[in-house]
Amino acid sequence: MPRIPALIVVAAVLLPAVAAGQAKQPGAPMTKDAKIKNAMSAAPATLAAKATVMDWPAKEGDKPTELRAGSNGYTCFPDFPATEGNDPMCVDQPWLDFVNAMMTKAPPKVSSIGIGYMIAPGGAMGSNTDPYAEKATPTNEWGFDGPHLMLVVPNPDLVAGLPTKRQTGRPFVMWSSTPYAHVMVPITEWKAPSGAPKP
Ligand SMILES: [Cu+2]
Repeated sequence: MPRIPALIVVAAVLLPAVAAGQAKQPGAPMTKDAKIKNAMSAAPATLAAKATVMDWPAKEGDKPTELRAGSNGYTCFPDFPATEGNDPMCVDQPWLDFVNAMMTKAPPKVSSIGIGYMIAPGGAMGSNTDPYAEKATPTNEWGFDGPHLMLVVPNPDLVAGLPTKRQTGRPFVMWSSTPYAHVMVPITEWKAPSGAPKP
């Protein structure tokens, strides 16, 4: 997951332009077409082609809005505007339920295994301990998450044997001590942008 800052309203003001695989530049907001293209870059083309594409809500408490209807049970979101980096995602229904729970700070109800794709080029900065962190602290394991798959499981005990620290070369559990624990599966060597704080 990218971090989900509590103040999504800030995102509406700072909405940067981003194309698939490019660093965000300050300036005009992404067009609807650019958002759809960016969102689709999160998953393999065959999957993304038939996925529903939703946009992040403009402010906290609002619901995501549909940019394009889909038919295969997957939902893609464009880059989250408030995060530093490029972090679009495509998720199945269990993962979408999990995202919606996070956005409303509700306990997630995971009924079956959920699979999410965040395989777009790039990646984004965030905390490995706090889903709502907006910047680095001495203890929140702030760092870079590159292209990855994500899993949620109904019973968190099932992932108890995995590392809980961020790893670039093997799976780990993100936000392990929160209700939003999920497995991160890196699919490339992660290289943080130069100048980024090290994990
Ligand atoms: Cu993710």
